[in-house]
Amino acid sequence: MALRDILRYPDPRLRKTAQPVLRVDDAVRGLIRDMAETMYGARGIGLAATQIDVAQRVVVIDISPEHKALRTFVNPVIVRSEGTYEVEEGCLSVPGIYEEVERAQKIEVHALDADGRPFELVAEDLLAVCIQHEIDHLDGKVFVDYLSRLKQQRIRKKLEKHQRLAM
Ligand code: GNR
Ligand code: NI
Repeated sequence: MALRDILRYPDPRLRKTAQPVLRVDDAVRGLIRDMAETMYGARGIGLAATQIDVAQRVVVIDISPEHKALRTFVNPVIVRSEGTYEVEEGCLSVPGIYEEVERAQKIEVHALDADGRPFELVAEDLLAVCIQHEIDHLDGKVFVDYLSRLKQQRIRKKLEKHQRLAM
């Protein structure tokens, strides 16, 4: 297992569209293990492969406080959405920034698990938000894209400054 580096906004590699996984093999399972380790190590509740510079449609999520409910979504697709729900979102690729974003409150998602078996899940509230946030990453989107231009500009400046200071 290995910890991977997480890309930081506004890294242009976060804008890539991830490609569907053709076969869930041991290489994909290795990726899933690394992603889980990286997510837990960074204290996140989700991670998309895009964030570690792998352009494949793989997501891991664990919203449980005890790190005991890891969910894997390979090639996830939202087939139904309803309602609206707003929660203050954060992102491991946008450290230190928390902003409210409007999402669907309830979604139905179809995906493959780590064994390549298809499953369907109806998710609500935080889990639903997290799935939407991660699928956005696979499509090259980051939650700050939903904020005003002014806020986006401030966030970019702040993170670029931090990046310079860290070098
Ligand atoms: O750790 C995370 N917390 C979070 C909180 C509210 C809404 C979405 C998230 S996902 C985020 C981890 C992350 O960056 N996933 O891409
Ligand atoms: Ni994120």
